[in-house]
Amino acid sequence: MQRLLLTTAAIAALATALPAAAQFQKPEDAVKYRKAGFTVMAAHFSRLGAMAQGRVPFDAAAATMNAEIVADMAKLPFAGFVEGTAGTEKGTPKANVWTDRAKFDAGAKKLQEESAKLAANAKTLDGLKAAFTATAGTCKACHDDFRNP
Ligand code: ASC
Repeated sequence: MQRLLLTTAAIAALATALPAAAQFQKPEDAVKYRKAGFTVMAAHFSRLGAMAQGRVPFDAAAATMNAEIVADMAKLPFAGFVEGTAGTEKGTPKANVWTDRAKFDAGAKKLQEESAKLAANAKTLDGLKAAFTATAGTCKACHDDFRNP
């Protein structure tokens, strides 16, 4: 029994420590996963943009809900950037995602931090505007460096 418990604990520890790549059967699955995450994130982020830019009326509850989704989604897609999934077509990741991984990971972390602030500051229009701009800046920085135009 003691042995079984230790084994279960060891497996649990290993599962959480496994690299992100282990979550996916095939590289295509990882690509599909990360694109899905970014698609959902962009949908909710654009609703915030519409409010921040006055194209739809500000609604504190809706803004907060959308911002919380953005902040949650921001945690997901980066696990899908597995080796061997760089591209050359528009919108695909450049190879420097993997050769300059520390910078890429720092950019992901920045998005996660700024989107958490977005969720915390979406209750007022001024708060939303400032945090939206800061978050959009983190999107753009990574796109400029790591995404094929
Ligand atoms: C969006 C969206 C992005 C970012 C980026 C910010 O609404 O879909 O990818 O903002 O355009 O520069």
